Amino acid sequence: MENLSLKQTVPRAEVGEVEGILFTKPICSMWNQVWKFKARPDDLLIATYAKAGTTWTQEIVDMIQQNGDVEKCRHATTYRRHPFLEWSMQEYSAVSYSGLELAEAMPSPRTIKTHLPVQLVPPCFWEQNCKIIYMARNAKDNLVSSYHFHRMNKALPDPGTWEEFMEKFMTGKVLWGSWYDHVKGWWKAKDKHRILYLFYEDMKENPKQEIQKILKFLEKDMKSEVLNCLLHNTSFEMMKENPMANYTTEFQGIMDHSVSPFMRKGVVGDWKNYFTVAQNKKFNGDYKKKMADTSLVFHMEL
Ligand code: PPS
Repeated sequence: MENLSLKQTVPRAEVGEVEGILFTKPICSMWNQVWKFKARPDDLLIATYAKAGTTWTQEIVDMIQQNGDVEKCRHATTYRRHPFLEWSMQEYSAVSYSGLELAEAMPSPRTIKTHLPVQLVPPCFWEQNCKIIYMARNAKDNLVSSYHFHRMNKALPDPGTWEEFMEKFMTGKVLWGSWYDHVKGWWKAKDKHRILYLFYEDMKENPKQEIQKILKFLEKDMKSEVLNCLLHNTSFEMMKENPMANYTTEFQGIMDHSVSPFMRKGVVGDWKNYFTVAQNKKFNGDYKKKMADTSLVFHMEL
């Protein structure tokens, strides 16, 4: 397959809306097809709010599915191994492989990535009773990570200043919509569907324990030495150096890792380096209101 890179300088993505949720224009144009996506019963969906630890979860899942075979996991980039359901760059790249195209061409069993809020997940996933792993990350670190990703990724709109981006995040005027609605929506859905709801902070604190939850959910067993190998290969340090997982192999001209690397810091609590005391106060007040109607609790530090 050809490389997903651009030959010329790319303009920043424009945005549109689907059901009141902000998406890039190419996603909006493809929306009808995304909504009609034909899920298969053995599809596994990895769902996250963008920058919550998707790639990490994907690597862990792939390592499990490949029974810890590192070479097999390195046969292709994350983007190729796990189609990104709603993603499309048709207006940006002469060669565009949308998530839909990659997914449709893929033999079963497929693992598919999405950032969709729960209400926009194509109905077929529910009809087929597909298993879903949802990974959530605390709002402050998620915001910081997203801000840096917008800076380095031209397929996304310009984030503006840190202050401006924080405001957009708080009002939900960001791609894939409100973080608050996203994590709460999926939290509710887990009581009705086959959803394993995980937290980035738990995964950082006790990866072995969290990976065991995934193993159980996927009905897989793993010998202790294979699990240790998985833990090693899915660490931030290893993934940062892995060209099949760190997004340096594709999207050249779109992602500029010299502005901010995709594998940036991989920690809990980096928000403290960005939030001023005043911003933190304002954010906390707003957070309390928006999260008053949920039992969800996040750890902002370890
Ligand atoms: S995307 O573009 O939405 O798919 O991005 P996503 O993969 O969800 O999030 C990227 C952030 O996850 C961090 N990351 C990791 N953290 C810990 N351990 C591992 N192995 C790992 N792999 C990726 C990555 O560094 C981004 O977070 P920040 O805070 O920006 O470093």
